[in-house]
Amino acid sequence: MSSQNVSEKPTGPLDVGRIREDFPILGRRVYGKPLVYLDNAATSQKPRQVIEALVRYYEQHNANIHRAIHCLGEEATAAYEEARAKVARFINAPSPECIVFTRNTTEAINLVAHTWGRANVGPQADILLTQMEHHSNLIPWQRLAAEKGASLRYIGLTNEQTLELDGLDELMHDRTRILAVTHASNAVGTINPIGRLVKEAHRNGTTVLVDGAQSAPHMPVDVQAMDCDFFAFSAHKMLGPTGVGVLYARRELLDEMEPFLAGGEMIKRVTLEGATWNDVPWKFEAGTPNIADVIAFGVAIDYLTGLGMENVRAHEMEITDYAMRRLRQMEEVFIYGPPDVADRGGVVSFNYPDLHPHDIGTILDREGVAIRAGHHCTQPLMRILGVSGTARASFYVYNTLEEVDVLVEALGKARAFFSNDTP
Ligand code: 7TS
Repeated sequence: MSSQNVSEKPTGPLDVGRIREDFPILGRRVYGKPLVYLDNAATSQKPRQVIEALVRYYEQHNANIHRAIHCLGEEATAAYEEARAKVARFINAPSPECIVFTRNTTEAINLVAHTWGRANVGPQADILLTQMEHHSNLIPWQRLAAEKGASLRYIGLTNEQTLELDGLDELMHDRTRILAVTHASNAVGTINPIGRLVKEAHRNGTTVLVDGAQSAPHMPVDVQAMDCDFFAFSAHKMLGPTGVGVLYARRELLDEMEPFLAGGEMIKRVTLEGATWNDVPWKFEAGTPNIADVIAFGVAIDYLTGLGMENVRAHEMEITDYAMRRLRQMEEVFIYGPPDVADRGGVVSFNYPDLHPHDIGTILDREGVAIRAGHHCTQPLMRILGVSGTARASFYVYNTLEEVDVLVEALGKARAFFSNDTP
């Protein structure tokens, strides 16, 4: 990235005009309108640097890793392991051995539930979750609880969709084996007080898994300062390719955990009778991994590091604040989540009283504005909110205040369209 030539008014500390030039897809038109991409919580767009890294890998270095005694194999192995080191630095993990590559956040959480969970959760145990979890951090634990006869408990929500921590003492006790909690809600935007939760959990001997799918892309993350035991996130939500997830775990936990999948790569010595396991983290990476995408993810991390995660966070707070102020000016719009942007990520989830979120989404799409509408894979949360779904705009480093204006104007059209429709 170069830092010159501002083509648009920059918002906050990021040179958004310059950043946008790195994203080829932002030059696209949709139904004849410039694309306004506000579905970043689902997946982010990819900068040219990441796309080029994929092409470069396949054109110059493609080989399988950890086995070949030829030049390409050594280059591919070095690049893959360098990406692991970049991920470790990005979240301040104590060492690259604490980083396991998976397919996505979902697989990282499943890995923990299947391995650590099976070994540590018994019939007398409680599994503590929250009512705002994504299905990915809910269903693996429901399955584990059903298999082991363990009990599921939930931290409830306040009227502003923050965690209700008043009764936490009763929910968390010495039989609570794990607390699995999202760092930032994909559905309503709430950022949860992970530091406080971890302290409370560790006092009870409870292990903590943090779902970082919506935090790692958007704010500085320091897993050592957070003191969590597991932290899971996805490359595709942070400028990287699809097909790569990360599980960070404390080294001693990884050492004692059984492998998740079995086969090549994850073994040390195999006989016809049995096998011994490879060292961590390779013990958890059976088979040929997603080499090209992991390497390109390393480039996405370089890109975000170059921007500075403090700056990314400040930019998103500015856009979110502006979007909330503009939406509040519209009559009848109801915005979910905490009112203060300091307590929320770059997600604004809202509803009109008589408009189905899917109808909002469809009309916005015709205006070139991509949002998500629906339950956001948080059906229990939607049930608590008393709605089938919400309309959700989610922001990232390339979004501008002008795009928020386009969103608001398109929403005005949606409302006019449907109010004309009613007799
Ligand atoms: N956890 C949270 C908090 C998420 O937001 C998501 C994806 C996941 C886990 C699962 O990530 P994956 O990469 O394994 O799919 N959230 C969304 C979303 O909000 N819209 O589409 C996917």
